[in-house]
Amino acid sequence: MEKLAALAALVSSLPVATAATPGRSEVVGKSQVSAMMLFNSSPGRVVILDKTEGNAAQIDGHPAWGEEFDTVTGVSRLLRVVTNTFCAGGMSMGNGTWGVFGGNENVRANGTSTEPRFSISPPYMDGDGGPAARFYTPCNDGNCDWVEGLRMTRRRWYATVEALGDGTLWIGGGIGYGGYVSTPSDNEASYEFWPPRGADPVPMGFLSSTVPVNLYPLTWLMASGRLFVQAGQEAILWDLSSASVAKYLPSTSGPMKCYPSSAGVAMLPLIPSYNYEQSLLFCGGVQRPLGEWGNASGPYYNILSIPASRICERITPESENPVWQRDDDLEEGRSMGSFVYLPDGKLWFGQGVKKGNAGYSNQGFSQYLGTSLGDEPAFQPSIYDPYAPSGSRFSTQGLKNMTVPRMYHSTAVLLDDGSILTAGSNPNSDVTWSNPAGYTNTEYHVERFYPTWYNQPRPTQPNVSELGYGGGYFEIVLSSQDLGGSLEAIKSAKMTVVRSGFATHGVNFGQRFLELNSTYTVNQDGSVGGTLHVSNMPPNPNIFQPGPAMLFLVVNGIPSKGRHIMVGTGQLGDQKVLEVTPLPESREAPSPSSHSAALAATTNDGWVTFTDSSSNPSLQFDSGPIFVLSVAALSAILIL
Ligand SMILES: *[C@@H]1O[C@H](CO)[C@@H](O)[C@H](O)[C@H]1NC(C)=O
Ligand SMILES: *[C@@H]1O[C@H](CO)[C@@H](O)[C@H](O)[C@H]1NC(C)=O
Ligand SMILES: *[C@@H]1O[C@H](CO)[C@@H](O)[C@H](O)[C@H]1NC(C)=O
Ligand SMILES: *[C@@H]1O[C@H](CO)[C@@H](O)[C@H](O)[C@H]1NC(C)=O
Ligand SMILES: *[C@@H]1O[C@H](CO)[C@@H](O)[C@H](O)[C@H]1NC(C)=O
Ligand SMILES: *[C@@H]1O[C@H](CO)[C@@H](O)[C@H](O)[C@H]1NC(C)=O
Ligand SMILES: [Cu+2]
Repeated sequence: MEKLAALAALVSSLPVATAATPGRSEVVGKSQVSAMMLFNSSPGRVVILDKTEGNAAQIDGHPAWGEEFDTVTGVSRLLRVVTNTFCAGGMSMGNGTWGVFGGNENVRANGTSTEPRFSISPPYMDGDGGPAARFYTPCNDGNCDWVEGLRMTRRRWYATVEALGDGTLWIGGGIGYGGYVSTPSDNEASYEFWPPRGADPVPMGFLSSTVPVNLYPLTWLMASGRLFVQAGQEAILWDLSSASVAKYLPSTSGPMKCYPSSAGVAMLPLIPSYNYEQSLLFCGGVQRPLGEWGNASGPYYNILSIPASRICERITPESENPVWQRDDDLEEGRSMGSFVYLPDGKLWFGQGVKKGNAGYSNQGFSQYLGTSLGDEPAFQPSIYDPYAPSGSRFSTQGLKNMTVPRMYHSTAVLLDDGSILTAGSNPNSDVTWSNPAGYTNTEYHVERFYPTWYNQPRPTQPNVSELGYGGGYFEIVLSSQDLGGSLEAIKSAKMTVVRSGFATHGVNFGQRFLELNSTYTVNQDGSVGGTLHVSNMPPNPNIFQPGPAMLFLVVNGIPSKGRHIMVGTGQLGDQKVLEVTPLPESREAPSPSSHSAALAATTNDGWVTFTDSSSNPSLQFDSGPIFVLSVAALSAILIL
């Protein structure tokens, strides 16, 4: 019988750019619109969205509020966003398109309604963003732009969007017409889907009982296909097929987590040794009873003097007895802190304020801060290691302060090279330069944080373009250089997949990190090097949804440059899920058999290895795995 052994190759020795200052950040340029929303769209590029406001940059004869920013050159291309994207929600879909939903109605200066209302009027000429559905499909030719014109069934300002296991989207919550918080009379206690489904919108009572701290409800798809939803101090598992609460989880006595309290949040790493168990982390926010937050006009008290909480809590929603567990405290109290995954599975934590919280109001609490409801920007970044012993999970070692204040409406996202792009900040109803406290003015500076390992030699970037759910495995050849000259390093080698998410309001919606299951075979001829046998995604699209992601090879905690890949079929709809082919057992000591040594050979260019399938009897690719392996230029296909 003929077997095709497709061999994944490592390609591109392109050096990653050198940072002047690993462990530090650098201001690398300016965006043309303020980055209220931000996502990593394609290699070297991010998309930035602002609300409709008086940015100097003009498109079609009016101010722009969208751009594609090239992170290599710092050059940006203005995008044609038509409707008002103020506090919209967004997510990538299983077919690679990004959807951005909801926002505010048409406005003129200072965010006031147009006259007549809902008219396309100067100076901004913006369309009604409340029910808007907009789509952006990344491209390489610099020609892609937003596609508008479709609508949801409801107006949703501050809605959450989460991807489902079939690559379609869930869009939940929000309010119709804006304001500091939701109120009983302006609250959208329902959800709908994109593409739309017949029963939309579906009522969700949980979003009524959690008024007023329920905007951008904190929602994650769980492995079972149910949604974890957190608002107020409550949490549930929601069953989508019966449209009802599947389980009431315990309430937390900790700080409020949703906007405007705005805790930093993340789903913890999904790793094979924990069977991809899904735990959630919530850090900071403000401790204040539900009834005391305020109304649409603003808080009932002067929030500016109130320190944000240092409390972190974790919950594992689908464990047998889910409880809120106290985690290590933050170094500094924080509202609007952002967790951003690094390629090694640690999380960078930065942004936000030490006093007050998100939102802005015209109540005039401070003559210095303008409308900001947050004060004392936090500059100190830290790294959270989810698997470090309790008490030592946050570290600031080797990290210098960031330089640009990131207050309300700021964002941060992981880039392909492992650095973090931070942008935005604008706690004002329109572009503002007049606040005496300059750190509350509109911010355009783009700053990049470089992890401490940034300048170290990196493993080679993997040349893999797709991952499926289950099925066969692929092989990555590790050179001596990839292993830093040490055979021991192969034990630490892993491949990781990151959905960098849709960043807005301190939350990277949709952000997930997964370590692929792998084993290794050390070169059997005694040379430093080996092969990593890497499984596809676990056979359940609810663990890590289909759509665009980045793939990294990590050796000794140092990542390669990331490769943009597609997880799943690249289409909306049921994903192809295959039985998992077991991995070969890891092999360390050189085998006495000279036969297998002869067949583990590396070609001159170092990227292709022939693997002897007789020493790996389970290696087979003829069961129709759906991943496409990037075979090296030499077309290394071994017919056995
Ligand atoms: C993905 O699906 C959405 C929703 O149906 C659609 O608007 C978009 O054009 C699709 N993208 C691609 C690349 O086919
Ligand atoms: C917008 O608000 C600022 C500050 O309150 C004010 O100076 C300005 O006149 C307002 N602009 C318009 C067009 O209302
Ligand atoms: C909000 O509450 C304040 C203080 O109680 C009150 O003065 C104001 O009228 C309320 N605003 C709205 C829109 O209900
Ligand atoms: C770093 O920023 C924090 C605020 O987040 C501040 O308290 C601290 O003094 C700063 N450190 C330095 C060295 O400037
Ligand atoms: C990882 O692969 C090994 C070897 O095939 C297998 O025993 C183990 O169950 C896998 N782990 C998971 C979480 O699938
Ligand atoms: C990467 O994979 C693609 C697709 O299989 C292939 O065409 C290309 O030659 C590979 N690149 C290198 C440098 O091996
Ligand atoms: Cu907002």
